[in-house]
Amino acid sequence: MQRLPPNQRLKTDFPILHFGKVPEFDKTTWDFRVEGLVDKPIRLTYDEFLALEKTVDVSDFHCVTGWSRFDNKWEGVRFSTIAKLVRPKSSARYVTIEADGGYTTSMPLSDLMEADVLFAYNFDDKPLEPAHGGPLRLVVPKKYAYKSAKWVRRLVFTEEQELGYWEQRGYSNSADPWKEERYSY
Ligand SMILES: Nc1nc2c(c(=O)[nH]1)N[C@H]1C(S)=C(S)[C@@H](COP(=O)(O)O)O[C@H]1N2
Ligand SMILES: [Mo]
Repeated sequence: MQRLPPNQRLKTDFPILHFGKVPEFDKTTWDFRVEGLVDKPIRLTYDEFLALEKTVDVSDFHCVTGWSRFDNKWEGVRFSTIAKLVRPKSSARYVTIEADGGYTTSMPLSDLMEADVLFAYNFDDKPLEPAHGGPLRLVVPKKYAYKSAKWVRRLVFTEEQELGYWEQRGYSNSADPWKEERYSY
């Protein structure tokens, strides 16, 4: 099976792509909140987040602008581990992910429950660089990378899907690189 999705080019460096500035990280004020349709909303400090059960996952990364990068080694906490803590209500079907600086994206809860979806704080055995989303980014290998929000601070479980930053601007909401779902029209 072809490993590179249709019309992608392989990169060996790691481009940096985002709008706005890289946010300042202050460990004393940083928090991670999970709210909305959950039985047990949580607010974790940075140290509390690092104490959660962790995992390593090596995956490929596909940007909708046409580059892909193979074998990225991420370490962090699976989305499913967070879900277990907060206990989504049966009405929760989507999750909006909010980042420092105003970036948002959203996905069906079922897509986020996949074993390769994690909130990463290490990359290649080193702390994730701020430019690549440190201290914490979402990684969703099976979607174009605009679903992999950098600088994540808050999750909101919802019944209806709220469109994210790029999804409101014409990019595909499903964002499957293998089906080449780049645009919403
Ligand atoms: N907060 C935030 N996250 C973001 C973006 C952004 O603009 N802001 N851009 C997305 C896009 S389009 C891509 S391709 C990847 C790029 O990640 P990288 O800079 O680590 O390569 O981040 C995604 N996450
Ligand atoms: Mo991208």
